[in-house]
Order: sequence, then structure tokens, then C-alpha cells
Amino acid sequence: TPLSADARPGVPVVDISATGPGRAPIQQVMDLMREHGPVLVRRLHGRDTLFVADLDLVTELADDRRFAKHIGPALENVRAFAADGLFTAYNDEPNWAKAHDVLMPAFALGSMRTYHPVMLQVARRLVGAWDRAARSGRPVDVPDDMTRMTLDTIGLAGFGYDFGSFTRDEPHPFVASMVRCLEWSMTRLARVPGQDHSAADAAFRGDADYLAQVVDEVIAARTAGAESGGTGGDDLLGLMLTARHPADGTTLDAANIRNQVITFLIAGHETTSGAMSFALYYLAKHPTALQLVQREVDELWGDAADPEPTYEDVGRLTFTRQVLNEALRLWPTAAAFSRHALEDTVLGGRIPLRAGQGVTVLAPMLHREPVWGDNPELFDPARFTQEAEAARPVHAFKPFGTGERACIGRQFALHEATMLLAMLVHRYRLHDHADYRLTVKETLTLKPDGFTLTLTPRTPAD
Ligand code: MNH
Repeated sequence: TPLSADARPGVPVVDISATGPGRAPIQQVMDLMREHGPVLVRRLHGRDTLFVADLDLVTELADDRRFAKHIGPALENVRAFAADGLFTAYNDEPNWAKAHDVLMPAFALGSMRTYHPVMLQVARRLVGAWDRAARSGRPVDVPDDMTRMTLDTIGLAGFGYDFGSFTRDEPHPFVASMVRCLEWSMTRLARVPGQDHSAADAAFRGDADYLAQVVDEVIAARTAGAESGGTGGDDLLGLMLTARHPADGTTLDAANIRNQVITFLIAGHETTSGAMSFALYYLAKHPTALQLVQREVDELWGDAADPEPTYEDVGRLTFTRQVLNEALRLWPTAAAFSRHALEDTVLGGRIPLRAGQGVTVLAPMLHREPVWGDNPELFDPARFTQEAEAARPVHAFKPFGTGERACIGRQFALHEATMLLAMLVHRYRLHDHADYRLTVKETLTLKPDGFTLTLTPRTPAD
């Protein structure tokens, strides 16, 4: 049953059926909220979605006693290729808790120490490619290269599999297929009832099959290695293949492992790549912030030509981390997540919700709420000093979702991204050669579209 608008005094209903959600549905809702306020119902061909960015309402939605993760229509579409993987599993699907328990140890803070050398190895591949571009004066495509780096990192660190993205002219075909699958998930939401989509659906099937094929290769590479005397390993894939659940002693089944590998290859690289791209965009546009990052990295690594960032160094890069957080505030790359009520309830004392009914939190607008001050569009990393963070309500910043279904890879992403940004700022001067104007591309996740830089080597104190 569609939500009844009259049951919700003060909640505007905006019908977008005339235009549809277009290529940028997140930014469309952002604009609707700028016009109608931080709570609204978006109506599309009679289907209603309640969007919320109001801090008090999001704070209520974060209460795990009343609300839980909701698999809305977008994630239902993603389930067509990730099924019961961690990201898209229903809360009560037994494989969620099982995989969560089995994989958690791989994401404890201490595990980042294990991933650090691999992250550094891949960061150096990127530096190699950027050195070549700098020598030839050729611009680098920032989001493309960030995606090469994050895909190789999750492949190697999680699965011992090398996508070799920096030795290819074009990104690994896994990326193109994955992006088309994500786009299919997004554009399927905009379909006008009664039209024929069989060609798009067939193309999607082809891409989804290809993802599964790559994943089978990743798994086969490991099982072959194990037969020839390798250990199986304690990385993600090793845990998936061998770790027994404490409660019943069983391991994950083969179909679920395939879904988890697809899930981690996608969730593990696409959003981190966007986050680093936005951070570099803001640094290229904000010389003062850039100087502060330069000062921080110079204090650590001086004029070393090839510094060897240690695990501990990454923890000391506090201002670099603030830059990343501020980029994730303005453009949280996984921009929306959904919650549903566990029982019939009333949100904010005025919005009746039935049990199981979904509500979508729009993080980019939550991150522009009045709690962020009177100039929320301004890029200002000082919003993320320890003192500023301590003074702010905890639910004002939600780039990683909330509750027990929040991002499992948060520390992984922050370690990888902080180290890479610091290395790049230490090594290069970034030139905004094309006077880039930000356009945000949406493929379920967000990226700065067509953002390029040219580079020159940085001499110390430069
Ligand atoms: Mn991640 C869940 C954002 C990096 C693996 N991630 C989520 C959610 C958000 C999110 C938001 C919750 C979605 C929801 O409630 O429906 N993730 C990010 C962002 C980055 C990120 C912004 C980078 C920046 N994520 C990573 C990395 C990995 C990863 C890196 C893996 C190495 N994320 C996941 C998984 C889940 C998730 C797996 C699902 C967890 C669960 O439901 O148990």
C-alpha cells in the first residue's frame, strides 16, 4: 500500500513521474530537499519513497531497538548479483550473522597491520604510474587511477589475487562489468511500467555472469595454491574457505562464498576510490588545506625521495584523515542507506510508520544540516578536529551507515585512503590544469566525473 500523504502533516509529497529520477537520482533528491526541507516523500509512478536527512529523525532511525537495516528496491536489485552477501543479506537471513561472525576478525583494528604492506605495495604501483605521467606531462584521470589502486588492494589484501590494473591500458574488465551492474540496479528503479527492458536485462545477465566467472577464478587460484602446499591463509578468502562458525562448527557454503567475494570486490573498492577522488579534488581547489597536509607529511617523511610509510605513521596523519572525513561529509560516496521500523511506530512524533516500512537516509543532506554551521557547502577540514567531533551529536556524520549493519570495511578504507593521499601530497604538486568544474557521476556510488590533474615532482619545502 502506498504511503498516505494526508496521514503525515507537514511531510511534502513530490511527484517526479514527469521527469523520472534521471542519471543523478541522489542529487535530484538533494535538490528536492533544498526546496522542500529535510523530510519528503518522492513519488514515482505511484511508488513512494520516504527520504529523511533531519538530524533528530536520523538519530531516532539509528536506534537499533526501534529500527534495523532495510533492503529497499535499490539493494533488492543488487541482490540479483550479490544475493546473500553481507551487504545485501536480509537481517534475519542466517548467512548474514554467520558470515559477519566469521569475517569480523579480518576487520579488527589490529588486522590493518597485516594489510599495511600490501596497501603500500599497491600505492607504489600508482606512484609509478603517476611518475611516468609527470615525466611526460600527461594528465592523470584521478577516479580511474584511484579505482585501479583500490581494486588491486582489495584483490591482493583480501584474496591474494592480482588484478594487475596498472599494467593495463584500460581498467580490468571486472570494473566495467561491475559499473554496468550497479547502473542497471540504479536505472531499473526509474523504469516506466509497461516498457520492454529485455535487452537491458540480458546485458545485465551477461555482466553478472562475467563477475561470477572472475570470482570463480579468484577462488580457483586459491584452492589450486592450497593443493600445492599453500596454507589457505588468514585473509578474507582464507577465512571464508576455512573458518568454522563458533556456534555450529560449519564453514560458509560455496554459493555464499561466491556472493561474499563479489560483495567484497565491489564494496571493497568502489566507494574508497570515490572518497580519495573527492579528497584530491578538494585539495586541488583549497591551497590552504593542501599546505597543511604538506606540512604534516613533511614532518613525518622530510625530503625522503621514497619514504617508507609505516603502519604507525598512518595513525599520525591526523590532518590528512580530517581532509578525507570532510570530503566524505560533502560527498559520502555511498550516499543513502535505508532503515525500517521493527514495530509500528511514529517517527519524530508525527510520521506514522508500519513495521517493515522503509525510510531512506540521505547522507549528503544530513551532512549539510544546521548542526554543521551556516556555511555547510564550505570545505573545511577543521570540522573534524577531535574537539569539534566531540562537540557534535554522534549521528550527524554517517558516511558508513549505522548500527550492526554499518560498514565492516571502514578501518580498511580509512587506512588505505589516508596513506595514499599522504604519499601523493608528499610527492607531487597537483595542478588543476583544466580548471575542473565538479560534476558528480552516479552509479549507485558517487565519483567526480572526468576529474584530471597534471603533476610535477615536489621538491621539499615546495
Ligand atoms: Mn562499506 C556496508 C560505506 C568501504 C565493505 N559501507 C556499508 C554501508 C555504507 C558503507 C554506508 C552500509 C550500507 C547500508 O546500511 O545499507 N564503505 C562505505 C564507504 C567506504 C566503504 C563510504 C569507503 C570510503 N566497505 C568499504 C570497504 C569494504 C566495505 C573498503 C571492504 C573491504 N561495507 C562493506 C560491507 C558492508 C558495508 C561488507 C555490509 C556490512 C553488513 O551489512 O554486515
